[in-house]
Amino acid sequence: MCIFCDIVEGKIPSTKVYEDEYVIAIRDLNPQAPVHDLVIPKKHFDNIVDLAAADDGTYSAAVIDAIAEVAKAEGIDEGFRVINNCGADAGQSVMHVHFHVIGGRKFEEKII
Ligand code: DGP
Repeated sequence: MCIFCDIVEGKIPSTKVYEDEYVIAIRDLNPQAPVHDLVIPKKHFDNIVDLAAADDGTYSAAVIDAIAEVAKAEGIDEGFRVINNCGADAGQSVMHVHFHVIGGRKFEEKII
């Protein structure tokens, strides 16, 4: 069972901000900034390493395009952060690859 597969299939409700053939973007349940969305490939990949190994580039490219579309739709395309937690040591809690698109406030120069 995978929460994000269930969200993709509509079995768990979410607030969608973007969708195309390969990707959805939803509002994060626990936002860390005024804008905090998750870009999620519709196909299950465990993490970014799995995505790189198992995808022919279709989903990877769709993710990049979706990130830009989400940033534009949310009005943060002048400045935002993209975060991917890969693996438990990095704090990945949902093992279906996803990219946090975060903005709407100024960030410090330090990443962490
Ligand atoms: P990560 O720690 O990188 O695996 O991020 C997982 C994110 O997913 C976390 O910020 C909270 C969010 N999240 C977990 N469950 C749900 C859910 O059911 N709906 C939504 N919208 N977000 C969720």
